[in-house]
Amino acid sequence: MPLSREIINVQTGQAGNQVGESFWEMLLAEHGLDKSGAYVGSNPQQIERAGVYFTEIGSGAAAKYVPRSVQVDLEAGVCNRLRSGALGGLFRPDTFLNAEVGAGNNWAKGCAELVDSILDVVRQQAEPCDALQGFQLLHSLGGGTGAGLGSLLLSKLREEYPDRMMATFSILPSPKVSETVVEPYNALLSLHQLVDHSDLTFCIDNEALYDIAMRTLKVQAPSFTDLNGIIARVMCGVSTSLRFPGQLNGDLRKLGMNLIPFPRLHFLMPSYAPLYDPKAQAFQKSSVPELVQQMFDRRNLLVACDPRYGRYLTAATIFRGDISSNDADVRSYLQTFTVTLQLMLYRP
Ligand SMILES: Nc1nc2c(ncn2[C@@H]2O[C@H](COP(=O)(O)OP(=O)(O)OP(=O)(O)O)[C@@H](O)[C@H]2O)c(=O)[nH]1
Ligand SMILES: [Mg+2]
Repeated sequence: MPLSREIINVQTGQAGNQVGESFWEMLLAEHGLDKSGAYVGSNPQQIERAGVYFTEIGSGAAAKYVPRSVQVDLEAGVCNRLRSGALGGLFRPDTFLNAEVGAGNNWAKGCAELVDSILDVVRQQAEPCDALQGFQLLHSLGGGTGAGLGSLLLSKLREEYPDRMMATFSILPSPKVSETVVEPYNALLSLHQLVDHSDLTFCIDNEALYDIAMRTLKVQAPSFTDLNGIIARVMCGVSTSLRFPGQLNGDLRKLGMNLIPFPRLHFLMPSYAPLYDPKAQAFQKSSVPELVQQMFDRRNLLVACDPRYGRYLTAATIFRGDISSNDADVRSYLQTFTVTLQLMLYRP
């Protein structure tokens, strides 16, 4: 396997772990791996850069790909569900870290005693890496664990790995999805930390996800599974250039370099196209101009805001699948879709 620059995934809290499960499931499919991490695909390019997110154990036909990931929660339930679910056998058992009681939406609960053991596990994952490019944190900003402990972890990781990239997929709360009154406060406290300790934050807003699921995908009462399915597609989309052979934005640092003009201004809004009701799929035809038009439509944005009131600073568009370009054949094993990452400035 050629040299891949490794990423360590850290997923914290209920949202982090549930979104993580959807993400890993889709990642497996894209790299031609089955649920136990064995390669069952046929295209060598599928597996060429699997080392970015997976550690290869063994070799030849017996090779197994293990996620380079740490699963953290302050309550046992979510981690237990992940362990006993479809992907239970995929993760290294000693990368699950959980306390029993939960943070109960308390941002400051933090749980300092767990932090050291988490950092130990992260170190174990980081040591065998050839050229670690950085970390990605999956968490919600509205709860206690993902937001509070997540922020604490971010600052500790920053201290220990000051020259590695720190990316976060941060889920913003919405009263349409959950109505706990402290969520906006938790989100604000977390954002304050993200400004300093993250290099790239992919903002994912439950409000926008809910609207996409209801209005566009025509799901009657969207569940977390529906929302997480959309998030997984977007996460796989924005990491396409990190995981498959290509020319542009080949690692997190290059992606950041191209998109972030000022270090603190790193809150990116992803959008996704095409989005449609599964029943209408047969009637759907996507051309490049249509996809571009949709990508910049606010209904396709994963953050509930209106771009007409903002100014674009930078945008990156990522096209995948059977889209005419020089290497279309190479990419045709990827599901066809496009994502953009946009950085906007809003006028007060
Ligand atoms: N999209 C999505 N959002 C989720 C999911 N689970 C929880 N959330 C959102 O996350 C916020 C609550 O945070 P949680 O992740 O449940 O909390 P936690 O990090 O486990 O922290 P505590 O339970 O308070 O210790 C709310 O805004 C929920 O709407 C999920 O699976 N998907
Ligand atoms: Mg929880």
